[in-house]
Amino acid sequence: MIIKSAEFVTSATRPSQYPPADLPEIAFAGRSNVGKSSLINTLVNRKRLVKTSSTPGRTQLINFFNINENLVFVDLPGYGYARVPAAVQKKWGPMIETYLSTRSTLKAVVLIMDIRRTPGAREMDLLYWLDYHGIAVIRVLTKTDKLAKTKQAKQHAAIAQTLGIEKEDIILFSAKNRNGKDVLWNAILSAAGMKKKG
Ligand SMILES: Nc1nc2c(ncn2[C@@H]2O[C@H](COP(=O)(O)OP(=O)(O)O)[C@@H](O)[C@H]2O)c(=O)[nH]1
Ligand SMILES: [Mg+2]
Repeated sequence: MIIKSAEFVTSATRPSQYPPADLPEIAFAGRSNVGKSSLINTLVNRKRLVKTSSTPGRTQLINFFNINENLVFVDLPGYGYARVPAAVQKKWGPMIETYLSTRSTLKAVVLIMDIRRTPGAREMDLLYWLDYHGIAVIRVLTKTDKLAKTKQAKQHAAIAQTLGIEKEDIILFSAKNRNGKDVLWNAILSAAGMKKKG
């Protein structure tokens, strides 16, 4: 994927603040500190289009980015970070649910999980909710560089089983060595109804 431009558009907490819905949109979701910002930066070949977190979980805004003037990436606030006040965590659900259930141009949600961790209730609930609302999901296991190949394969299989899906339906990724970048781009372009490369 050739990135000609990648620009921050705006932050929002409610629909009146969203930018116009005129381009296919891909949203990124995951637990705080899972590597969501790093994954987006890797996809668009930028070091810090999206800030990586030294203080995870503080950003509770929906951030919109314009990619190549023909696609929008949406960085959803991470969930489940213990140090975020309960009142802030409580707002996460409605804010995200409103975005996901009302955004007409949303094509898919990239759900990012850590390959070292078994998906928990938050991931299972979100997957169930997305399925119920008929929203396409691209499942990604990131930080694969942290595990040796054999352990990677073991976790890949175990997580697929937990999610009740085939291994082939999960993309392995690393922001460190960029493994999985092309595969993920193809899944995104396909979900967005855009031309696939190659
Ligand atoms: N080794 C490794 N570290 C990563 C990877 N992705 C993110 N990280 C690190 O994990 C931490 C959280 O990353 P960040 O992208 O800010 O996570 P976010 O809170 O989900 O946006 C940072 O210290 C990153 O450098 C990866 O693929 N491999
Ligand atoms: Mg982040």
